Amino acid sequence: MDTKPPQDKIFASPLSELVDFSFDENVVDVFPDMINRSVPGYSTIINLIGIIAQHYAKPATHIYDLGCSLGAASLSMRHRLTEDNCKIISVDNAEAMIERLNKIVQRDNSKTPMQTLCADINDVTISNASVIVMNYTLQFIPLEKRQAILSKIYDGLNQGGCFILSEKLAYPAEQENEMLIDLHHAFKKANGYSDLEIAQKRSALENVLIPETKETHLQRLKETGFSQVFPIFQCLNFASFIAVK
Ligand code: GEK
Repeated sequence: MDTKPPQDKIFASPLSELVDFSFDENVVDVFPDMINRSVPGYSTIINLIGIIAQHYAKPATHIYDLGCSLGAASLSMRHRLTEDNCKIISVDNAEAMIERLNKIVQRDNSKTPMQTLCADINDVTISNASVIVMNYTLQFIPLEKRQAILSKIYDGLNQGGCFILSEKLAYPAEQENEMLIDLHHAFKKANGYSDLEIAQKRSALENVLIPETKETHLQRLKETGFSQVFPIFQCLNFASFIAVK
C-alpha cells in the first residue's frame, strides 16, 4: 500500500483566473505536504509546541489551538500532556479541515480529551486556558481584527498561562523584505515547487495572508498586557513567539 501523503499540485498548471486562496477540500487533501514544503521550520515548531504545552499546562484547564487545520499542533500537545482533566479545544472555520481532523482524531487514542469546533476564531469564547496556540493563523485575520483576538486570548488565559504565536514575517525595509521573500522561494524550489507554482501561490495569497513585522508582533503582545514576551524560533521569514500572562 502506498502511504506517501498526496502531493500538493494545486498551482502546478497555469490557471486562467487566479482566485484568492481558500482552505477548501482540494487544499485539505494535500495540506500536510503543502505546509511541510512551504513553511520553513514547520516540523520543528510543531514539536516545540508540544514541549512548551507540557511545561505550561495546568490540571483542569483548557488548551486551545486556534486555526488548527488538521490538528498537527493539537496532536503534538496531546501526545505530551500528562496533566489531569485538561481539554484541548481545536478551532478552525474551514468545514473541510474539521471534517478531516475528526477522522484523524478518531484514530488517535491519547487520553487527553479533544474537542473540535468548526467556528470563526472571532466568535469563539476562550476561558480557563493554560495554553493557547495560534500557529500561522493570525496572518489570515483582517488587520483591524487582530488586536481584539489577542485581547480575548489574554483575557481567557489564567495567570501564568502561555500563548504561542507563529507567523510569516514582513520586513520594514523593502530590500530586506525582498531578500527574505527570495530566500523563502528558494526554500520552496528546493522542496520541488516550480517557478509557476511559486508565482501563482504568491498571487493567490496576496490579499489573504497579510504578514506583519517582528517588531509589530512583539510590541502588540506587550501592549496587550503579557508580562513576558520572547521570540522563540525563526527560520527564514517565519517566526514564533511566546507570551506569558
Ligand atoms: C498547523 N495551525 O498545522 N477562524 C478560524 N480558523 C481560521 C480563520 C478564522 N477566522 N482564518 C483562517 N483560519 C495549523 C496551520 S493554516 C496556515 C494553520 C497555513 C484557518 C484556516 O482555515 C486554516 O486551516 C488555518 O487557519 C491556517 O499548525 O496554511 O499557512
